Formats: sequence, structure tokens, C-alpha cells
Amino acid sequence: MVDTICNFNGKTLSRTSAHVMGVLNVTPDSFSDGGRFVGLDQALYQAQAMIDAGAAIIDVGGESTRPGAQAVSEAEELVRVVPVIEALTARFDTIVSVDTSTPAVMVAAAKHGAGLINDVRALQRPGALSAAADTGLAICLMHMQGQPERMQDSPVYGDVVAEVCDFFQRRLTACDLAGIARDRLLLDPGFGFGKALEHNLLLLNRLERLTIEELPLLVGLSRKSMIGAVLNKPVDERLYGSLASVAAAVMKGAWIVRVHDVGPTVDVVRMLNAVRLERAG
Ligand code: 7PM
Repeated sequence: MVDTICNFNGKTLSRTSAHVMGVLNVTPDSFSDGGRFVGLDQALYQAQAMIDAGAAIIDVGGESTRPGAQAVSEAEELVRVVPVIEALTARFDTIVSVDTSTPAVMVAAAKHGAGLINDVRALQRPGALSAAADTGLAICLMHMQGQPERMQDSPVYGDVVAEVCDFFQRRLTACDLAGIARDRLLLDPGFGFGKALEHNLLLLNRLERLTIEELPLLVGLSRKSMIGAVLNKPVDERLYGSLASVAAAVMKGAWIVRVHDVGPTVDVVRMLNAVRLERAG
């Protein structure tokens, strides 16, 4: 716990620098044409590129969590995600994360060598807590207000920072009761998940206050609408805004940043780390 970020089912990442998690989508909209085989090939190619660019974790997601997205059946999620996880863990040494809230997918991912469960519902689905506990994997507990379908309709908070902290505390207690050791847990404020612009900006501004018992913070800011809202730019013109947000988050204590643009983000993280180490030494 002192010098590593977390225990990813045997693999660890050091607390000498923040690390970059690359997003690998395996939803059908990310592979519009071609069958599953083409999808697998493309996924491996994209993963290779992210690893070459310096990603420490590859996050594989088969269920779209975007606002208004269609729910995906357990069977469909398994078919999308498991072959990709299997292929990634066979070929690469990089930690593989599974972006899921579905107990059966957690179990299958663990069986095929994944190291992290990234659950935007923080193990609140029926059966998820005990399934995740049994896998022995690391778990990212993310805060979300409401459900993906309607979470952005009109998010309301009294004190967003305090409410996210309270949520973390409640989920930590649930994890304790389920027998999940602290060195398996990461916390994520869930930027954009049931939050208006002001809430997102305040959470980023006060990010250091979300650290509980030195648990590592993971943040996803990449290309999000909060950047679009500040810069008035469409999703394909949010790279610089994303990089600035990552810089702010890492300076305020984030240890893992979940991004689409791995190469540029790795440069930002490395540069910040050089500055940080000079101050410490
Ligand atoms: C549309 C809206 C598409 C939002 C995709 C998204 C996070 C995550 C996502 C995050 C963790 C995206 C999101 N965001 N998992 N999954 N933290 N732990 O921008 O912030 O990728 S999906």
C-alpha cells in the first residue's frame, strides 16, 4: 500500500508516477461494419497501439454507459468482452480492466486473466458485490447519480464533494463486509455521470479532498461534455482540453487517468512527474 497503487490480481503499479488507462470499446457502434472476428482483430490492433504509446491498463467495455444508451443483455456483453480479454491477456503483459456491472462478466473476465473490474455502478447490481469479492481482482468504485438513461436530465446536489465522499464511504463499508481488502480498491468521482458542469468543475477543483485512507483515485475526463461545454467544441476537438484536465487531476492526486488519446496523455503525465520528483528530491 505504501509504494504501490493497488493489487491488480498479482500485478501492481508503482506510486512513483500516475499511470494511463486506455479505453478500448467493443460495443457494436465502435465496429460498425464487419463481424465479431473483424472486431477482435481491430481490438487487438488498437490495444497494441495503446500499449506501445505507454498505457499501463487497457479498459475493455462491452456495455455503452453513455446517457440514453440501450441496455445490453448479459449474454451479449459476455460475447463481446470475453474473447477480447482472453486475447489481450494471452498476448500482452499489460493489466486488463473489464468495464462492467454484470456479475457473470466479472467472473468470466477474472477467469481469463483480467486484473481490474471497472464498475460505474460501484458493485450495486444484485450479486455484483459477492461476485467481485470472489474474483480477487482490483475494483474501481465509481460514483454516479441516477442511472445512465436519465442521469444527465437535471442532477442536483447540496454539496457535491461531500456527497461523493459519503458515497465512497458507504461503498467501502459494503466492500469491507463482503471481505474485499482495501488494497484492491480504487475510487472514481465519475465525471459526467449525473453531474452538471458546475459539479464536474468543482469535483476537479477539489479532487484532493476525495482521497480516503490513501486509496488511489482514478479519473475519466477524456473528451467529456464538461470540456465541450467550457471550450464550446465538439467531441473530436477536445484533445487539448482533455490534456489540461488530466494535468489538473494528476496535480491534485489522481493516480490513474482513463483516456482515449494515450500517447499525448503519457507525455503530460511524464512531464508532470519530472516536475514533481524534482520538488520531492
Ligand atoms: C458517452 C458518455 C460515452 C460517457 C462514453 C462515456 C468513465 C468510465 C466511462 C469514468 C470510469 C467515457 C464515458 N467514463 N469508467 N467509463 N470512470 N471508471 O467518456 O469516468 O468514456 S464511459
